[in-house]
Amino acid sequence: MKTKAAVAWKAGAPLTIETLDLDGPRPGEVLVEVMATGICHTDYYTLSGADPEGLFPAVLGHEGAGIVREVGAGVTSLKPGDHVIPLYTPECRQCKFCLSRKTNLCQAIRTTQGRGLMPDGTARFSLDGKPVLHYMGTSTFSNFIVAPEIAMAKIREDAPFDVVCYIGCGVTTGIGAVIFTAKVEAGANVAVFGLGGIGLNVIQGARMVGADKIIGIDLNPEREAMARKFGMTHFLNPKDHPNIVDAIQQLTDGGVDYSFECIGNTTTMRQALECCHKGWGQSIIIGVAEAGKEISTRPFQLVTGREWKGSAFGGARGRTDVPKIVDWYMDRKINIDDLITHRLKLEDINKGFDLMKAGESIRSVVVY
Ligand code: NAD
Ligand code: DAO
Ligand code: ZN
Repeated sequence: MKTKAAVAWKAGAPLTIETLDLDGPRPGEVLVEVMATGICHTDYYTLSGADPEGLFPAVLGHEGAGIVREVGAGVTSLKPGDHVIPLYTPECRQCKFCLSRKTNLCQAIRTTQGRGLMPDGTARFSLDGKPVLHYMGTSTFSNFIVAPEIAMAKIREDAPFDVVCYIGCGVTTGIGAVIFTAKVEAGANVAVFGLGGIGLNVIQGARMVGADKIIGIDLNPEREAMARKFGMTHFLNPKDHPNIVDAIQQLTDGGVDYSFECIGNTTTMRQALECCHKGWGQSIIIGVAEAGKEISTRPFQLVTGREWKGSAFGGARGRTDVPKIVDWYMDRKINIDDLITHRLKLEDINKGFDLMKAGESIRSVVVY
């Protein structure tokens, strides 16, 4: 069949809209009509060329929602008509990683996914007979995609695609880091570095679990109002507080119980660790730093009880946890509507990247 898709031909070049050939689902795979997709910072990271694992030409996009249209042989958990969110972190429930119960990083299809291919080692997209690669196993900048059954979360049918697509990455990454990775408890003090599409979801996760002080840190003063709406209690702009660690420790009688780095900057990663309370404070790295960057601190920071952790996709097990997060949205326990600042057609997708770079959008969503 044919599908309309935005193709990334090379690093740094705008996406172009193409009509691609798409092969149907093979055993264990499903064909999905993508109804909406968010544009995330990570798509830009790959498009910019900063991602060492970035491959071209490829169909980017990893924050989608859609409808199953066809299933391949052996597919048992999905049928045509099911509503789904594609998962860049699959959940096979059989590999060593899934069975460990210690991580959400299912490795069942990791090798081929990292090479831009389906599990049988081939691409389903092509143009003029030449393969076009998949991205993160999802490629939601295409109107139709083929992906493995284990990389689809089945969701309720009354959830709006142009909102819940954001649960495919940003919402789950932020809220999940609070709930699944850090397991923040009621009454804890929290610092959130970076108040973008991820950090604002960390803030609403912290409010949801009953955190006490929720301190937001951002260079952009325009992020303050939105962050307060989502539960931030104190705002610090590093331009006004050159010693940000000291400012946070003063606000919290010695440091926060949990901090979250949602920027991808190794300097703020160090600050996020060092603003944690002596003896027990935990710092969670969510931001993805540029290739080749390294983090540092004085080891005594760890000796004296601070902990450094990381979180991918919020520690969520996609097929199990994503449908629950959709329920939280439908039950009005979380707010996604106000984070979606722009809706665009696929033809205008490059404008979505421009809005992101200018700091004007929280989330732009392409509606097919
Ligand atoms: P974003 O660009 O929307 O937000 C980043 C925010 O940080 C902006 O508000 C910006 O003003 C602020 N900022 C930049 N430099 C700063 C500094 N030095 N001090 C204080 N504030 C600063 O980005 P996002 O979509 O929220 O993504 C944040 C990071 O999370 C990215 O690195 C992204 O790749 C990563 N990410 C990680 C995962 C994961 O699973 N770990 C998933 C998705 C995204
Ligand atoms: O299992 O090695 C692996 C890959 C896990 C991928 C997790 C990606 C999370 C960070 C990238 C941001 C995604 C939008
Ligand atoms: Zn697995």
